[in-house]
Amino acid sequence: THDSLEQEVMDKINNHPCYSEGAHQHYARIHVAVAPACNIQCHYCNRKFDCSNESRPGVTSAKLSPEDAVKKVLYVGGEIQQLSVVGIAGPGDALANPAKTFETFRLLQEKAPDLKLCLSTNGLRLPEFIDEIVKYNVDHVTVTINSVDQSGEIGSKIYPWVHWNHKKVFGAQGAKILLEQQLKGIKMLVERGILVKANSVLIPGVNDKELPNVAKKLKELNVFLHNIMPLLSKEEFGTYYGLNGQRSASDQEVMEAQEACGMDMKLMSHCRQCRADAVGLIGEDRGDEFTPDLFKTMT
Ligand code: CLF
Ligand code: SF4
Repeated sequence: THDSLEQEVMDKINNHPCYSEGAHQHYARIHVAVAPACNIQCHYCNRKFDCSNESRPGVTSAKLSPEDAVKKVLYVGGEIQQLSVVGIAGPGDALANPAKTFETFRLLQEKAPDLKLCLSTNGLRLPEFIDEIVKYNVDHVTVTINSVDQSGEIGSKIYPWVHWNHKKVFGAQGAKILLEQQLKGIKMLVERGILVKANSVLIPGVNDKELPNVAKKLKELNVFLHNIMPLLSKEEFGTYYGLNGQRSASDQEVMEAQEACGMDMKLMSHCRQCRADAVGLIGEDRGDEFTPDLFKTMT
């Protein structure tokens, strides 16, 4: 029934700091940086830093093996009582590193079954891994979707290439493949009862006019939440600077985009663009406290 469905959604979000604004001051998340590789290229990413689709540009997180990641989660869980969610959000793309990502989730399900599992992806390989996502009870997935333009024209300004079927596909053709997989993947996730959040990076002059179309599409697909993140551009971050001198999105531009998208979608407004190894409450970063020597020797 409608009520029990609503209850199910409430149960999923009530202690997830990103999905529920009310939860974000009371519940903490940890990101484990087990996923270094990526399978697409965003113009605003230079690979030396964490994935800018779910993290703060210009930050480099130390990679962890699945085993060490689980040790870290168990250690942090002992120190931070409010820990409720473990997310894999890079430093590359969670699903471009399927063996590491799913081994981490498998171990976590076994050793820390009370923690919610969360993953963030560009969506290229979502349909392929839907069964795995369901199998490990990952009930929160974020897909970064910056355009729904079917022609691939806008996408080609954001993604120079995607890696598909063992080769690089460039320009509009690559962007079309990415969009197709994202939409297919989101549909599959929603059908399986997984709560989907979408991130969109606001790139002034490139997809600002497109974002309301993205929001409409997300609504149609029953995506739960839309998070509009400003592009933070700096030459030293490699964030789209080289191509056309792309600048950061201003607060004003973010507000305008939020207004335009908010007609269709419930928006997230408390995102703080976390690092791929973030620990603690959103906005607080205790990552540096938990150095490997604290947890690596755990058995
Ligand atoms: Fe992490 Fe993302 Fe899961 Fe949250 S973050 S994988 S949904 S547990 Fe949250 Fe951080 Fe914003 Fe992401 S504040 S960057 S939205
Ligand atoms: Fe970089 Fe993330 Fe884009 Fe991959 S998906 S190129 S890691 S910003």
